[in-house]
Amino acid sequence: MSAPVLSISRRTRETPFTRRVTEAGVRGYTVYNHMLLPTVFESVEADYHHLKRHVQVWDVACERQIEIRGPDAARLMQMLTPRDLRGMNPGQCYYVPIVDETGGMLNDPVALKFTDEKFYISIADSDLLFWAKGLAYGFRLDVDVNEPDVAPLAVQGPKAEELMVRVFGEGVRNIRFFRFALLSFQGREMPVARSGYSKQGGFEIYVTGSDIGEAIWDALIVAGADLNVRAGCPNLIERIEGRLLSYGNDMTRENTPHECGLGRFCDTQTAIGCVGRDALLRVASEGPVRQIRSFAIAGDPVPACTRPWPIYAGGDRVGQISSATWSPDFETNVAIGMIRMTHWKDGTTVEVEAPDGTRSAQVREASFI
Ligand code: THG
Repeated sequence: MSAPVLSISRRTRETPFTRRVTEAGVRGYTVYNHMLLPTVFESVEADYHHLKRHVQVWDVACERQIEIRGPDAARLMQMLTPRDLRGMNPGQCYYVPIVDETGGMLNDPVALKFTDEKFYISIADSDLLFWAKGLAYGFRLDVDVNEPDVAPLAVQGPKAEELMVRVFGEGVRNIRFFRFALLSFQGREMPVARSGYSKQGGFEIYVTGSDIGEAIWDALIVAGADLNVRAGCPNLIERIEGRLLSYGNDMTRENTPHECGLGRFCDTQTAIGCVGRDALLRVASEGPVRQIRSFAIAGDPVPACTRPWPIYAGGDRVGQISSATWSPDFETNVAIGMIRMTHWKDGTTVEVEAPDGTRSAQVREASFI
């Protein structure tokens, strides 16, 4: 029996880099924001080892940008998130939980501030554009809300800075974590941030204009030949080790930011205007009764986690695993899940009902990295 394939059509949007990704030998895709997102090149394990040692170029164009522009831009931004944005300066990136009127998570994007009147929201996999447009229209805000022709390209791994300097110049070195600068490639300015969906360090180029996508890709691949640069993609193993959350997998609209461990990105008291503020003030006063944790799951490599796996303790259901995989470096299965407060303490032993049988697992308060 052969594995199912993903049928590709116009709705599974290509990116400015898709031709290069194909030429590089991509072996698997997922769909994210209705767009192709590579998941594997050589093998997930080979890609993982390479990411931790060298440098990779990732087509993450599916991290679509919502551009908010106009006199009410800052007001709309604050309506979307319980993180207080008053201290956010131009050139800063903020990881911002986005919540609805019940305090439920709608997305967990990175926001970029250009000026008081211009922001990008670099979204995870949900149609946040429609929520932002609905709020702007419903509240008669003086803003433009659109998806510009901007395609993020990530450069990740321990040699990322060296590679980026060769293509974008020494200015790259001055960019601090979660800051961006406008740097030029072939005379075109675009935001370059020190950020990315790995714990190995690196940058994200917000490639401005699809027409220049292949030229930037090629420049990085040529300049990095002696650095062993390769095409890569967000790596399942590395992101679970680092507990980087995946919207739709590890959290949904059913969860508050506090349950997701994103309480440190909430300033609900002072985030005046956030549509979820009242709801979050109510739940935050009690504190969450379940929360995201990392887990080490015993036994042989687990199968793919395509649906939540129940967690039991003493016969009671106390949570669920939402992402899991074998970690070659930690020589155990690593996982992300949500667990009730009665069992969320570091080191607690629980049972996970994986598709191939019940396994013992240990709760970890910290991530693996
Ligand atoms: N980069 C950009 N856009 C994105 C992602 C990204 N959009 C979709 C998705 N990823 C959004 N989700 C995340 C999740 C985690 C992080 C960023 C985006 C992240 N977290 C760091 C951490 O948890 O260690 C640091 C957060 C902080 O300290 O502020 O980077 O990856 N452009």
